[in-house]
Amino acid sequence: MNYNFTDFLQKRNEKKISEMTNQEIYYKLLEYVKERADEKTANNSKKKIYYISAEFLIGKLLSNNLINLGIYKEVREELKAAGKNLSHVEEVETEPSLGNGGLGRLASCFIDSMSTLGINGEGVGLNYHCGLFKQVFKNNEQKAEANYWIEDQSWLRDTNIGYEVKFKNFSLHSKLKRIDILGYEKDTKNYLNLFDIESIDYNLIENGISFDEENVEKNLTLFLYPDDSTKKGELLRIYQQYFMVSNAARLIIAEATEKGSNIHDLADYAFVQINDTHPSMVIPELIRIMTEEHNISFEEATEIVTKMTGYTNHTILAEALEKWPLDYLEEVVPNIVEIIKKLDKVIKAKYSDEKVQIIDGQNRVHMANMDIHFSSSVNGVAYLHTEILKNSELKEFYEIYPNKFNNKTNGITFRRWLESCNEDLADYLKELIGTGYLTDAENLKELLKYVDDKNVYEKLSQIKHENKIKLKKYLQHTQGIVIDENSIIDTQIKRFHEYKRQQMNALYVIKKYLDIKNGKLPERKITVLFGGKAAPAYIIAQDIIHLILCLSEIINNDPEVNKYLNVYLVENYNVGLAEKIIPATDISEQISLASKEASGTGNMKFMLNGALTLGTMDGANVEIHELVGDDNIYIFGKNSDDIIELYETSGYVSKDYYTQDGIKEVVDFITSDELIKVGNKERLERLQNELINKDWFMTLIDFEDYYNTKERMFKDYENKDLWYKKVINNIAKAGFFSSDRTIAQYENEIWKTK
Ligand code: NTF
Repeated sequence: MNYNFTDFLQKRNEKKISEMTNQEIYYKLLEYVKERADEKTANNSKKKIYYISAEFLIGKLLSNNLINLGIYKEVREELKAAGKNLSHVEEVETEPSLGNGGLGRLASCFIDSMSTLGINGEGVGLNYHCGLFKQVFKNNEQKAEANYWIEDQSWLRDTNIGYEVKFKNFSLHSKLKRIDILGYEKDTKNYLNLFDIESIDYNLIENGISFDEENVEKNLTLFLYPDDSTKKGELLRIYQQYFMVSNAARLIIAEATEKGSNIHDLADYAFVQINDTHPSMVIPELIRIMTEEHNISFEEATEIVTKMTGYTNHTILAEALEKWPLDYLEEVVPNIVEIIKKLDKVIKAKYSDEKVQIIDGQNRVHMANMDIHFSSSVNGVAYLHTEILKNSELKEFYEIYPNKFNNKTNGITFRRWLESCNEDLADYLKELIGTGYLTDAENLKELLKYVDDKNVYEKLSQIKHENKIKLKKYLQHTQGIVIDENSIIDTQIKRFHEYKRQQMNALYVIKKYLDIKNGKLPERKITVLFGGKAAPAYIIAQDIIHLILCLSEIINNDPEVNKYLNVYLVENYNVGLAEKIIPATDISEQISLASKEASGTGNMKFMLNGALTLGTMDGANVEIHELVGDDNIYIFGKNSDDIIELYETSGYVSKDYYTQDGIKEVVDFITSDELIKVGNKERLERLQNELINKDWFMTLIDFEDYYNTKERMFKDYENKDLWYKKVINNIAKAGFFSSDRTIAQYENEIWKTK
C-alpha cells in the first residue's frame, strides 16, 4: 500500500506538518516508518544466520530507514512544502551508543547488507541502556558521562519473548527488544534482536559512569563494557556475555524447533557467526543445553555445535584477546565451566602444544582457542590480517586446520556511507553513471570514463566545498568550532589507541607549528581534525587526547599561526559526526603501525567520499593500494614484515630515533613551557617519557617518512586536476568495499542459507 506521510497523518487526524514542531514530526515519522515496515515480511529460509555481537553501533536510524524504504526524497519534499527541514528533524533523534568503534559499526553494516541481499540473518546482542559513555572535555581532558539514549518512543519494539537465564547465585528473566532492519528497496526485512533485563535501575549510576557494579541483577544491561581493569568490571562482563549467549542459544533453539528441527539436525536450521570472542560462550552454552535438556551425547552435541558456528577474529593485539580466569567463570556460570573443562580435555588428549590449549597453565580460558577448535570457520577481516593470523599469530592452529581459515575483507554499507551522508555526491554519481551502483557497487567503475574530464573535477571539488560549509555550520552550531571551508581538511577519526598512532599526527602538528613559527609557511591553510574516545582505563590514550586538546588551545589562539593551521578534536565523536566529517575531508589518516590494524573501515568510507588516503601498508589499506595503484594513494612507513621482525628481535629502540635531527625538538615540545601552561604536567611528561623510552607502537620509526609524504600531499592538492583525477580513481574503485560484497562472500563460502 502506498500512502505518504501526509496521508498517514490525515488518517489519524493528526495536526498538519506545518503546525508541528521538529520533535513532533520526528516522533510521527517514527510511527509512520514502523507502520510501513509492518507491511514487510520477514526473510525466510530453512537455515537462519545469527550474527551474535556484543556491539551494534547502529547510528541514527530515521534517514537510513527512509532511504531503504525508497521514500527519503518524497518525505523531504513533503516537509519542505510545509516549511520544515528534514535535516533539522533528524537532529532530534538520539544516537544509541551500543558499540565502541569499528567492530560494532561493521556489525551494523552487515545486518543492513544481509537484509538488502534478502538473507535470513539477524543480529543478536544486548540492549545497553546507556551504551558507551558520552565524552566531554574539561580542562583539556576527557571526562565520561552516561549517554541515555532510550526514549519513551524509539525504534525498539517490545516482544513477548523472554527466557530464564541461570547464574550461580540467581536467575534473571530476559526480555527481547527488536529493531527492524529494512533492506534497501526490499519487500522483506530482518530484526536486530537486543536482549535486556526488566529490573534495570538507573539509580545505581552515581556520577558520570560509575555505578554499583555488584548489583548485577539491576545493572546487567546498564552500560556497554564497564571498566574491565578491575575484577568487578571483569565479572560484570562475564555476566553480560553469558546473558547474551544464553538468550541467543534459547532463541536459536526455539526458532529451529518451531520450524521442525529435532535438535540433532540443528545445524541445518541455524548458523552462528561469533563476532570476536565476546560471544564465545555460545559454544559451551549450546552444548550444555543439548546435553542437559535434549538428551544428546556430549560428543554429538560438540559435533553439531562445531558445524553450526564460525568465528571472526578482529584483532591481532594479544592483549585484546580475551582470557578469562577459570575461577571468575566459576563465580558466575559454573555450569559452563564444566563444559569448557571437558572441551579442554578433548584438546589436551590430542595436542601437546601449549599454544593451542583452551585452559592454560595459569588456569585462564583462551576464548579464541576454544572458538577455533570448536567452530567450522575462522576468518580475518582483511587480506593482510588473515595472512598474519595464518603465518604468525595463529600459526599453530593453521597447521592443524588449514581448511578452516579464510579471509573476508570488511565492507561498509553504501546506503549510509554515501546515499545518506553525502547526498550531493550520490546524486551526481547517478547523473554520471545511473543508479546501478546502489545495488551493485562494482558499477562505480563506470566512473573511470570521466577520469580525464575536467568538468567532473570541477563539480567534485564544488561538492567537497559545499560539504565543508555544511560541516562548518554544524560544528559551529553544536560545538562552537569554526573551521575554514577554504582550508585543506586532514582528518583522523577513530578510537584513541597507541597503535593507531594519533600521537604521530600530534607530533606532525607540533612540527608544523614550529615550522610556521620559523617562517616556513604552508601554501594553504591546513585544518587537522581529530575525533575519538579513549577507554577510561587507558591512561596513555587519555594523555594523547590531552596533548591534542592542549595543542589546539595554543595553535587556534595564536594569531601568528592560526591563519595557516587549525587543530580541533571534536567532542563525543560518534556515527552521526562521522557522517558529517567524512564527506568534507580531503586527507584520510590511516596511519596505524603496520601489522596492527586488522582492517579499518573508516579508510573505506573516506575513499568512497572522495578523500585520498595517507596510510601505512596495514589492514585494508593494502587492498585499497592494490586497487587504486601507487599514483592514487600516499603510502609511507615500514611494512608489516619489517615490523613483525623488529618485534621478534626486539630491534626497535625509540631513543635512537628520538636523538635524530628534526625529531628531538618535536618530542621535547610536549613538555615546553607553552604546553605546560595550558596542560597537566604529569600527563604531558608521562606521554613524552613513553615516546622516548618505550614507544611500543614505534611512533618515531615512521615519523620522518610520514612528515615528508604529507608535505607531498599538500603540494599535490594545489594541482586540482592532479588531485581530482586521483579522487575519481578512488571513488571508482571503492565498489569492492561494499558490505554487500562481504556479506555475499560470507553467504557463499560459510553460511550457505540459500
Ligand atoms: C576492530 N577490532 C579492528 O581494530 C579494526 O581494524 C576492524 O576494522 C574492526 O575491528 C572491524 O573488523 C576491534 O575493535 C576489537 F575489538 F577486536 F579489538
